[in-house]
Order: sequence, then C-alpha cells, then structure tokens
Amino acid sequence: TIFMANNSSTSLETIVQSFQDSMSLGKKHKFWETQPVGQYKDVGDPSLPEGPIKPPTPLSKVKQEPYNLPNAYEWTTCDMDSEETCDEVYVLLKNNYVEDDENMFRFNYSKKFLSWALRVPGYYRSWHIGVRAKTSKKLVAFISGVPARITVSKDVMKMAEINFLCVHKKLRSKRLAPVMIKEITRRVHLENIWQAAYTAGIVLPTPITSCQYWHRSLNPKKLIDVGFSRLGARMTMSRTIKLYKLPNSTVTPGFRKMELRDVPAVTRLLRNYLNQFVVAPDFDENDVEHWLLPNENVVDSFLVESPKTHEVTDFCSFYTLPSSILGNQNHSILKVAYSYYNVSTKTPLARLMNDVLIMAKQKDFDVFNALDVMHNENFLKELKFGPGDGQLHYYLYNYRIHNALKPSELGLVLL
Ligand code: MYA
Repeated sequence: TIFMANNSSTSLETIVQSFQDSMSLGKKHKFWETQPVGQYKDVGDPSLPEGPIKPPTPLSKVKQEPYNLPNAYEWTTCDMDSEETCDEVYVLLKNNYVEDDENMFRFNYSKKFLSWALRVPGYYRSWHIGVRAKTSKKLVAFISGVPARITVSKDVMKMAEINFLCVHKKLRSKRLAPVMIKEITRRVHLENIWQAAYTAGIVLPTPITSCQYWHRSLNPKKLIDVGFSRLGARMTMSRTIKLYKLPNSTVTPGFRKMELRDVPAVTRLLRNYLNQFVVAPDFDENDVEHWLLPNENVVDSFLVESPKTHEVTDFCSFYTLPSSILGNQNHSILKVAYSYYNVSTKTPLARLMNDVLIMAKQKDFDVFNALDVMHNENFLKELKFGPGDGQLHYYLYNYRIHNALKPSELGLVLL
C-alpha cells in the first residue's frame, strides 16, 4: 500500500502524496477518471461543492439494456435463495476472492454468511450479478449490491453497498471489472438510487478515509505456525501463549447474548451512538434484527443488561469470516472474528471488548480483528492488539467530501 502504516489520521497531504506517488509510478485510472467520484486533481478544491457530484437523471433516461460483455460471456442474475446458485457464488469467491499481499490467506466467506450479507431487508435480486461463460455456463465473475440508508454529514441517503467484486483468476486484467461496475451502477440507478459506499484494499480515486486493521491473537501458536504472525523479539512460545491468555468466562455483570426481545433497546442505543460519526448507517429495528441479532457462525452479539434496572447499557458484536490458509501442511482454515458494531455507555469500552475477546476465544477463534474506526483506538493497545500491514480504504460513489475523515470519524463497517 502507498499509505504508511501507523498513521491514525489520513490527512489531505497523505492523499495528495498517494496521488503523486501513483502518478510517478505511471498509474492512471482510465476507468475511474470517467466516473463521478472524488478525483485526485480536485482534492481540497474548495470551489467544488460537497455532496452529490452528478444529479439524478430521469429513470426513463437510464440505459434499459445491460452493457455488452466480451462475446464468450453472458450476464446472469444470481438467485441467492437457490442453494445451487449460492454454492456457485461461494465456490467462485472461495477460489478467487481477496488474498493478502503475500498470498498466504484467502477470504472464505461461508454460504450462510453470503446468504445473510446479500438477502438484507428490501434487497434487490437484480443487484446480485454474475457473469457466466456462454458454453460451459460456469460462473466466472460476480459483483453485488445491497440497499442501505447511510448518513453523510447529517444527510441520510439511500445508497447501495457494493461488495464481493470478483473476477476469476484466469480472466484478470481484461477490463471486465469496469463493465461489471457500470452494469451494477445501471441497475442501482433503475431503483432510483444514485450513491454507493464500498471498501477496497487498493487505492482508487479517492478514499474518504483509510483505516488500518489490528489483530488480537487468541491462538498464538497456530498463528505463528501458519505464518500469520511471528514470535516477538526476545519471546518464547510459552511466554507468548501466556501473554495472550484470557479468562475462561466473561467478567461484566449482566453480560449476555443479544436476543430478539432486545431489538428495540439495541436499536435505540446504536442510533444514539452512531449519530456522532460523519459517515454511519441509519439503522432501524428491521436492520438491527437482520444485521445484529445473533446468527450462528455468521454474527455474534452481546449486551450488558444492568442487573438492577434491566436497562441495556452496552452492546458489542463481531462477524465470522474465516480465511483459507494456502499451502500449509497442518492447517487449512484460520478462524477469524471481525469487530462489528460496539457501543459502551456504562461499561468502559476496553472492559466490554475484553469480554468479547473471551467469547471469541470460547468459540475457538484464532484471531480477533478490528479496524481503527469509531472509538476502537481506545482499546486496541490496552487489549494487546497489534497493527496489521493491511489498509482498508473507504469510498463513496457520486458524493464529494472536501476533507478525508479520520478513521475515528467513521461509523460504518462493511463486510
Ligand atoms: S473490494 C474486493 C475486490 N475483489 C478482490 O480484490 C478479489 C480479487 N481480485 C479480483 O477479483 C480482480 O482483481 C478484480 C479486478 C475484480 C478486483 N474496486 O477487470 P480489470 C479497477 C474498484 O482489468 P481485474 C469490493 O468488492 C482498476 O483500478 N475498482 O481488473 C468493492 C482498474 O480501473 P482503472 C477496482 O484485476 C468493489 C480496473 O478495475 C478494484 O481483472 C467496489 C481494472 O479492471 C476494486 N477492488 O479485476 C467496486 N480493483 O484503470 C466499485 C480493480 O480506472 C463500486 N479496480 O484504475 C462503485 C459503485 C457502483 C454502484 C454505484 C451506484 C450509484
């Protein structure tokens, strides 16, 4: 990545620097330069208004036919209700989706996870887009969107959250991705939605913020064995294991798993909390039920119910996203938990998160990951998270903001 590790706030200078770096590397963005996104040349230009870059066009003016694909390929709408289609998407991603820089690990989203992530309240089937080889009918590429209400600087907007863009390894660098992005944009426009949010590990024009992943070892021996982490200087395996040891059970009185009856209280708590961030989802009770009610091996959530008043005062959650371990004799799967939404009003955040770590350890996760978004900085070091080398850049489509946010001003976690 172009950004330096350990910068907790992405300044304008960092973005301009990354622009200059990429120009000097001769990197131009033939596709992205044509799109209504913040362009590098416009960064910091106060004469351009913040907000939508292009106004909506009348729906009758939206292109009615799909974009053209290379001749051997055809569009398919993926019906995620179908076990078979879900399986095809799962296999495509399992073999071709995101890897780390050293190609040691690859995301392995479960079928159940994909079905949860894509069939959200009010979802559009037409936004689950595949590409098949015409003759074999094999699924060779995928991109998806789901609807969401997202607040940007107090402005609540209907958006698409774009995720799971994937092109089969054998079809890379053939400019298929831009066609897929244009096609999903067209289908989003057909629903009268004109903005989108997405994240990527690569730098494109232009991040609204760049976040860093932090990792908390739960099973240090396995992490070291598979090359996820290294034994620290002057450390032995047994000292390392001791360093990361956690109690067997949680410590906060009233800490328990979230249940259906908690949806109203959790929604109130979360809405009130997310209000303070510049960019955050606008969750209602339906969204909370979908995104945050425990769903085994997909999302886990806990809360603190005051033993005296029975008031729900704190909330925390993580989602389950294992990675395949590529080419290791002894291990094939890394069990990874990702911090999702956390709210503390009574229990100090670090105390709350320590209990989540205990739950994750109980559930046999190998590592707990968290971004430096929201108030996460407050517990990362204290709870022995270490900074990772991966950056995650956040983007908005068709919405300009003048100044990049600090990760702590971001209240949005995408899967
Ligand atoms: S992020 C996860 C992305 N997936 C992976 O990393 C999986 C492994 N990699 C692949 O499958 C391929 O390498 C992909 C690119 C498919 C990523 N986001 O076809 P190409 C630009 C946006 O020759 P390929 C996620 O899912 C690239 O800069 N653009 O390249 C969120 C270049 O354009 P330009 C990307 O390697 C996705 C062009 O594509 C990305 O064969 C959000 C090259 O095309 C990327 N991650 O395929 C998508 N990677 O020349 C945007 C490359 O200009 C949504 N590119 O630099 C926008 C909002 C749409 C809705 C709007 C509604 C209003």
